[in-house]
Amino acid sequence: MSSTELLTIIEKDGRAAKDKDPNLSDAELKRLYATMLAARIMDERALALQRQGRIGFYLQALGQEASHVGSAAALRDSDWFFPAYRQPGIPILRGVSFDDLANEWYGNDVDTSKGRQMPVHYSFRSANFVSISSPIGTQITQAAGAGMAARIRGDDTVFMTYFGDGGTSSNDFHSGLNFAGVYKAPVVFVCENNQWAISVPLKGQTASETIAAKAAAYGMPGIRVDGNDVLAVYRVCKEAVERARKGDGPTLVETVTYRMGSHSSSDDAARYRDEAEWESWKQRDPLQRFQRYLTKRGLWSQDWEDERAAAIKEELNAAIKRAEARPKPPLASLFEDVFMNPTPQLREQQRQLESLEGPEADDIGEFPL
Ligand SMILES: Cc1ncc(C[n+]2csc(CCOP(=O)(O)OP(=O)(O)O)c2C)c(N)n1
Ligand SMILES: [Mg+2]
Repeated sequence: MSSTELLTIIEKDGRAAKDKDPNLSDAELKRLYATMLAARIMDERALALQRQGRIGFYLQALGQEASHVGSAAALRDSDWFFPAYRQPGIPILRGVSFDDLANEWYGNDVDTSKGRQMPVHYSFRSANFVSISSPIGTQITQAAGAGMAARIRGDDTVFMTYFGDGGTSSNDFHSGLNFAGVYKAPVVFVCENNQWAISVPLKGQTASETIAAKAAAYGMPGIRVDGNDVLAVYRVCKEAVERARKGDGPTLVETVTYRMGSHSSSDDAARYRDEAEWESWKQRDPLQRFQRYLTKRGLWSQDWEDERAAAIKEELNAAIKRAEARPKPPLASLFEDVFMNPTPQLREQQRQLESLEGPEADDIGEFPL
């Protein structure tokens, strides 16, 4: 493994490369596959909700399921995530319900972010899943700081942070990796290199031969792995997590994958992307790749998949129905959580808002600020 070679484990015929299989139990393998399947089904359904005008915005992770589910599975439940916005399988893997996920899309009264975040910018305390930020790269320095704090406290928690190829051009990438390298912070930096940052291709992002190669400048290992091979991602991340837990410092892992969908529901990749490139990545679909391995081990059948998919859809549709039926957060909640003692101006604004009634009160845009 190195910063320029690409580690793969699952071969074309579904066999694992000699001596590289991480030898996960049958139950764990099926759990990983079921999580990837759930993430894919949820993504497809949520984009449809956006197209129907029922939620405002969505970001798909289509094609990147192995990259984030494989890496996340290498952590203990007590470890922490500082995610980007394209890892929906992580909360699912950590047992977050479809209700909690759908409540966030709708920003309803039981949304953990109280309707103040963009859809898909989750925050789940129960899963040690830190609030997703829209500004690219900010989670990288947050993870480095959390890792440094854990080391000072002397606990053995490991922190995993995610960002895209575009994220490596942010100031936070340099600051985060530099601090983590110097202070040997227990952090695994996972760069999901999906070849695009909205409409900017990788070659417009960096002149480095690889992203993993950048690790050398920060004094940490940089490893490049096939991001559509869940076992390869798991193996590399497991080693990085163990190194971090032992006090040997951070690792930069580059998962080489592809954004199969558009950047977001507001984008149309067909305007700037070559169909042939998309086709060639379609052949490398991470779920199909894993299916071939599971089939060889007698763990996958079409019937099992159909049964799982039907159960996921039923559970998800019921959660969406419940989320959609819930009210918005109360207007008064706009004034909570920032000041312990709100300023007189804020109190006055709240009084004015509360004096409005009916549809006028629902339309914040009309409020005379
Ligand atoms: C600081 C900052 N600059 C620009 C943006 C607008 N923006 C949102 S996503 C994105 C591209 C990110 O690409 P990448 O890091 O490769 O992640 P991907 O979307 O491919 O997963 C940009 C430029 C932003 N959110 N924050
Ligand atoms: Mg990208």
